[in-house]
Amino acid sequence: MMENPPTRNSRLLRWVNKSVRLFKPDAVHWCDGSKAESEALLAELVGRGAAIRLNPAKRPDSFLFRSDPRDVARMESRTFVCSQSADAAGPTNNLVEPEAMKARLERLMAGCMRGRTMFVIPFRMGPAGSPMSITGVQITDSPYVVVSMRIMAHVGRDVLRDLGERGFFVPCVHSVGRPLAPGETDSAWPCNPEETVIAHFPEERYIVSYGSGYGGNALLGKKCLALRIASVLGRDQGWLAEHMLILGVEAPSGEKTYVAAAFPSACGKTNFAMLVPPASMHGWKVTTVGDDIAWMRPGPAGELRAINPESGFFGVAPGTSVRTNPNAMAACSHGSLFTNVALTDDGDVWWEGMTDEPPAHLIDWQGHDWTPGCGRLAAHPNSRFTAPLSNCPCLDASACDPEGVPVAAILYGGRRMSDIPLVAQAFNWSHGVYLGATLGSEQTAAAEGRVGDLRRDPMAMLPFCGYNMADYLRHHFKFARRLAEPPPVFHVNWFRKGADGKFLWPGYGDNMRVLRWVVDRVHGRVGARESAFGLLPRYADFDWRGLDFPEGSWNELMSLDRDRLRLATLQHEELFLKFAEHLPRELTCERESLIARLY
Ligand code: O2Y
Ligand code: MN
Repeated sequence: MMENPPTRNSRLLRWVNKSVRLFKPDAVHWCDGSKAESEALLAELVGRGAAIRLNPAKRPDSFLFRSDPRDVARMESRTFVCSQSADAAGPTNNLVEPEAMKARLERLMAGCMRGRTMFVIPFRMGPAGSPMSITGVQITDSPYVVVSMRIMAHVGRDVLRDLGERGFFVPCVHSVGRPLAPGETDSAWPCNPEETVIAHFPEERYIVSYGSGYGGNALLGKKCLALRIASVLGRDQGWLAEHMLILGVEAPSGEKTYVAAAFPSACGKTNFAMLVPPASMHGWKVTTVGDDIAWMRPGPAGELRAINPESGFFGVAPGTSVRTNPNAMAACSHGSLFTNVALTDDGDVWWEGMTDEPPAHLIDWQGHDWTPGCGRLAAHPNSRFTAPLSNCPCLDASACDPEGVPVAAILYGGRRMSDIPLVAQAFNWSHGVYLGATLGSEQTAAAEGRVGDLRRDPMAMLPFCGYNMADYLRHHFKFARRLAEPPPVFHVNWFRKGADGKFLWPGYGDNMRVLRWVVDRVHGRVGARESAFGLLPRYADFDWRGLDFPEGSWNELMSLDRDRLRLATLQHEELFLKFAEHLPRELTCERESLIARLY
């Protein structure tokens, strides 16, 4: 038994005591989320060479971590949804029967925290006082996770106070899976890649992650709780947990329109969430509510309301620059953690794409000397910055509003070199669900799988849905019936290439032109023409101020190839066949209608 635990929540105490008995840590530390606590842990990590304090004159209060090169990303092949039945997990999740997984974990995790401190992190996902917020408690033996969770979630004494004696929380267990023998020196990034398992128990709302210390595998409030477990809670309680950014568009008149957008991983969500409109579109402004996850519910008037459950950004570093995303650069200018980026000679960080010219010398993400042209990347392609939301200069004034923000439009988008136009509006909600359900994206180097392969990623939730994907799609139809009027849905693609292999659309700030059309459609201010794919803008419908974009290029960007779209409907059928009898009938009908429009 622990002495003086800071809670009287009996379920929490029982679970923590059981964890101590099983994991056998040397010490237990209840986190209070204070700056002093984080500073002490960081000082200890620096002291033993597991972190590097960056030059305070360049990057105050910031630290660099280098992971084990075998532990650099989320591992989908090691991620499991341990439902009671195969039907409940569905055909797109890795299923292991819950009791079998628990037996495996008990074996793996017996004594797994020997020689280490077991931290107990009470955290809240979502704004203070919000009926949409959810409490989690993560047990971990990784101080890196403790200091990261303090940025990504709200950690503090108030979480336990608000939890009270009987409040609901999601228990999250995490261990790096490397117990220490007496006197054994720790490695800088302990992990156990051979045995890594990230297990979700949806019926029990319970998460166990073993063997990895990295990102989505270890910061359990993010993908594990806020998407996989939350999607199940959303199904049962009538709300949606989505892999969506949330942004606000402010018109010169001051009118504010919120948009939520789902993109598969590695499609530039953070850049889009923090978009800086071109100067020529004076008066238009974008503000950020969140860059990765949205929890959405019907509001009191039947409107769609959303919160960002996260308190920080865990953004991909490579490609982020003052040119591509000045807001992200400002967000990680201080009080931030960096993982697997390069270290400059003056104690700052660098990654590919940060500047046009690389520094003459760096220490790369693996701790080796690096010079331009040496043939190696200085930063890992999935290297990250972990930065507080509050550092973001374009943070929306209502980002922490407990009631959330009203969402007026939903966007789905993927990375598609061909076939898919820049933007199209769905005919209605049902067609919107179809566009989301059949979403596809071409794979980049940061993901598991072959570069360039088209991966169907329904609603960008394939790796993050905690239950049967087909039932999740069905839930979208049920959910919309609880809204006064479902918002318009759009499909976007910034990545189409021309015959010369070059991107047709400039992207980044110029995506504001697409957002402007979306917002004008929401408010009924602009027209569209009908096509088989959806409602399309005409050239004249766009705000072209400050961009010389010839009508010929527009026609190429917006063109539809009927034969290729017909082929796509076969791929949609292939996807739907996997869902068998769980597939919502509305989607079968939408596919038939699309085929009819194509012939
Ligand atoms: O590789 C990881 O562990 C991080 S994955 C990630 C991080 C932030 C936002 N989105 C993602 C993602 O894979 O969608
Ligand atoms: Mn994501």
